[in-house]
Amino acid sequence: MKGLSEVLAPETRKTLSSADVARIREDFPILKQQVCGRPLVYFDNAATSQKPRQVIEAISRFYAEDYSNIHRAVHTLSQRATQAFEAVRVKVQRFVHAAEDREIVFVRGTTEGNNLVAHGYLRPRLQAGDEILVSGMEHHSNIVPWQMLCGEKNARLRVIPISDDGELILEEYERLLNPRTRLVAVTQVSNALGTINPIRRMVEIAHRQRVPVLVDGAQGIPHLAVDVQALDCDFYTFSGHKLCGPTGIGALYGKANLLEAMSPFQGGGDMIVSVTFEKTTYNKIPHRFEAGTPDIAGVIGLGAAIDYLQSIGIEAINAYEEELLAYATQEVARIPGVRILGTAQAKASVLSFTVDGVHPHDIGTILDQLGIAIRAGHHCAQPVMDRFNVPATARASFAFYNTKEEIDALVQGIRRVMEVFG
Ligand code: C6P
Repeated sequence: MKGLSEVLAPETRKTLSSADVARIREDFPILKQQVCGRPLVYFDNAATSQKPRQVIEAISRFYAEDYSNIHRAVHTLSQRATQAFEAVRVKVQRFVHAAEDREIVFVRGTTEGNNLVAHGYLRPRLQAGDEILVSGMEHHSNIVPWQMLCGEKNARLRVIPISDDGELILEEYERLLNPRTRLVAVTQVSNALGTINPIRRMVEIAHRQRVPVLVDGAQGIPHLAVDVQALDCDFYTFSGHKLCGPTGIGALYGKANLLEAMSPFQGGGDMIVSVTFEKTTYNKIPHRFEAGTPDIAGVIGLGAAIDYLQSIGIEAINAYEEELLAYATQEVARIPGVRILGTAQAKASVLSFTVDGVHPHDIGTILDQLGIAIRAGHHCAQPVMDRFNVPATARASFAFYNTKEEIDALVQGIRRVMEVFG
């Protein structure tokens, strides 16, 4: 069977047709199975996305043919592995439109990227009485590292509030920024509400006061074309596993001058130029931040995932997912007793909801019995739950391999939940 890119050049594809999606689904072996006797409907993509065979095969081929440690040996396998590894750095650079490949640091994922900035950039610069500004819709990984630093340094964590629609209140944001603010850390897309934040504008506002901005791109990069230079953000973090790549690998983008000024987070092999018992000279960026043997095969898989997404086209993915989200929102909103959390103007791929009188975990369990995988809980964003006065939500999150027929199954499933608890 021909690959999608052979059928239609990605740049000419505006959205995905049902024939495109049918072909795409052929690439995902996991989607072919039944769960609880029903065809699997995978709507937990915000937690992690499924992997196409192109990614699975790239990892397996790498282990079978080129596997070796990198940056350490002169032998052929090591050279091949190093070349393949560093080629992915360039791929990531181009994918996020960074100016230079040395601005891309491989990390375990968004969480590690945020922590690296907390320890390498902010810790030496933060003083008592300083402030770090986060938004009310952050994932715990973009709250806790800053909170830990604030505790250590006697600094203050401040929070941009959210409107009832799930949008950040920008007037409050401007009001909260002040000469003591040392960093703004904000998510591009909320994992609990789906809101797409106006990052470009927020960066511009922060930069007027010379405050650097870290963007948590975990939920942004799988759905939106990312251009870190156009956004002008100072740091951007993301996880490969939400992008059809493997777990255990992600990247931190940082502007070269900021990375240059940062201290290493971990010490070990590969992050040094020379070591004596008296003194260590650190390697140049980005290697200074990549101590120890990295997840080499993970990087190879991430590269294959980027190739795969680009062969479809990020714009087409985005347009198609918008159609899915609009359809799901319309159909789910029609069900009496359902409340949708997150009704922002700009949203991506996440439908969070509650059903009157039914705990979200029960919704998740019944849907699972119907073969439908959603996430139920606080989505590692407990402050969002508090803001909307719910303990948890049910969350269906969509990817480009999902279909409207699957959304119909979800709607029937929610109706079934109501029958069971009615
Ligand atoms: N959210 C979800 O189900 P890691 O675990 O490091 O790959 O990603 C953390 C993370 C950071 N920011 C945002 C906005 C996220 O959504 C996530 C991960 C998953 O929503 C798992 S908790």
